[in-house]
Amino acid sequence: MSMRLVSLIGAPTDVGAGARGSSMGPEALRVAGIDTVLRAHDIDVIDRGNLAGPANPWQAPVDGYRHLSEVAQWNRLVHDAVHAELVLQRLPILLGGDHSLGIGTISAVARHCRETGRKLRVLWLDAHADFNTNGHTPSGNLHGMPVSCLCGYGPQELIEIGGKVPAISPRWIREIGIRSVDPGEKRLVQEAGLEIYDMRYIDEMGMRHAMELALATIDANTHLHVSFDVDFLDCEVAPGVGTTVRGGPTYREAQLCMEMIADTGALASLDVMELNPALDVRNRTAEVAVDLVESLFGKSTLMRK
Ligand code: 4U7
Ligand code: MN
Ligand code: MN
Ligand code: MN
Repeated sequence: MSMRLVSLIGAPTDVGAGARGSSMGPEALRVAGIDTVLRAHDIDVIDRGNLAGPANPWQAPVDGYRHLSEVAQWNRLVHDAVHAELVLQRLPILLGGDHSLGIGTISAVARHCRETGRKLRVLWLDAHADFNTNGHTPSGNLHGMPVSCLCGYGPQELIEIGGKVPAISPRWIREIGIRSVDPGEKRLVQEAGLEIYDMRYIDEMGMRHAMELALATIDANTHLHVSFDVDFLDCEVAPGVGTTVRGGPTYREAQLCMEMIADTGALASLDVMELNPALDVRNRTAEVAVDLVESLFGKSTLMRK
């Protein structure tokens, strides 16, 4: 196998969130050793440093969106940085930052897939569906709307960032670990036909079966993007997030999820989002996130065939 090339891109912002602090996520992931851990797996890692976007003006929502223009500016920066790495045939890891930035990464990935004729699959690991619109959001926070924006439901300045509206089809998305969906959002995900493996499904059928189905349509021509919202994890394991929801995957279930993704060999871009060091305990959540990233890049206990 040729040497894998990875680029780390920091996006230190919380403009899309309702709690301050995910702006410190990139540095906490670096402190937890994300680069060293990847290098130990024979990966060529370049840390591109942090993008520099607008500050958080800490304003109330307008028309159901908080900080729309700042969120759009950050996402344009993220789009350009991620697309540039893909053109260089490097695997970009976006160090978030709040989850609204998934619009920038995934619109860049979708654009790259159009340019190279590859099939796209997006795994959205999250406690939340992130499919609100300004008419449905209870908060106005754009980190609750990236998936709907990518599917073409959202404000012009966010849906057109990758040059095509919609950037992706709902059929390309698999959401895993979901356990908090707002009342209006429930109807939207149903109408869009999102494939969701919620916690009840995982309880009843097991993480293994959920992941087998979620990964079933990946083939040799597939670009697999993983958008990992750290609040996917149970909050006992990962307290350092702004929007905790009880009843998430255990450490071991999350690790199995990552190992099964690694086994596909299709991972081609990654977001690590919503880590909030201001709410963490001695950087424990950052360390857990880095452990899981290591599994995503092929850490396994024994030799695997
Ligand atoms: B995250 C929420 F109301 N649905 O829209 C909203 F529960 O990126 C939470 O998944 C969104 O962390 C959480 O504000 C966004 C809320
Ligand atoms: Mn979430
Ligand atoms: Mn999210
Ligand atoms: Mn969150």
